[in-house]
Amino acid sequence: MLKEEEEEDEEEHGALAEFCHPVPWKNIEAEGLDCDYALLFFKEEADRLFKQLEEEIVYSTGEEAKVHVFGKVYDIPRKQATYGDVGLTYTYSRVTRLACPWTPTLEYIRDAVTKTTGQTFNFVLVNRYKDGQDHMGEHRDDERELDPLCPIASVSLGAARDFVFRHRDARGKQSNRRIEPVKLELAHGSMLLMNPPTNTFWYHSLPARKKISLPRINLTFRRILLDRKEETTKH
Ligand SMILES: O=C(O)CCC(=O)C(=O)O
Repeated sequence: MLKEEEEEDEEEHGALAEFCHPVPWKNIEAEGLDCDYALLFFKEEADRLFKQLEEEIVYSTGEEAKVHVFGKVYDIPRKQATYGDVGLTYTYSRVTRLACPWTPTLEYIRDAVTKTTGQTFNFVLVNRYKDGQDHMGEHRDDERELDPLCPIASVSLGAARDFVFRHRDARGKQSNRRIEPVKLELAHGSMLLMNPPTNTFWYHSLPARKKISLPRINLTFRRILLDRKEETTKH
């Protein structure tokens, strides 16, 4: 093989091919919803990343593991952790969480997402669901501190789980619009890109699925606006 060919081969099958995803992108669209879905990691690599995260991630306890709903305080029905660039904080459900420094595995996955999407991220919210009883209620990721132009990249490892989008006008008894929910299954090693303006118009949830006995880890990579942070800390 010629040297140039070797270099080309190295590019295709070595460093650059490292993050190629085995299935093509699937675009999911509805009124105000724009998502892309792909498998980012083959099973063997996804298994390895899951194991490494199990060793590396330290989940929140105490106040940070609670949620406030209509004046009452509940335990979050899953475990959560926040990692990212030094000093970043993220306020979610009225609790401000400080980002722990990136771990090697989170950095590796973040770089894979950046290489695949061309987007950069400075923060990741980690959710661990011990089994199908653990879940996440319907919400939007519409916090003021998030860069509204940056997609949220959601990487799933472990048990496949259903994921449901519901349009904001199709919620509640008073809703007079019939807009069908959008339902997906998030596979082991997959990435779901929620592009703007999805999080303005659609709520999403990860419903409980009692028959699922295996754990799952989800990583949502986000870009927090640094200027906005400075503005909010000044007041
Ligand atoms: O675990 C999931 O797939 C859902 C995560 C999620 O909704 C979030 O982090 O906002």
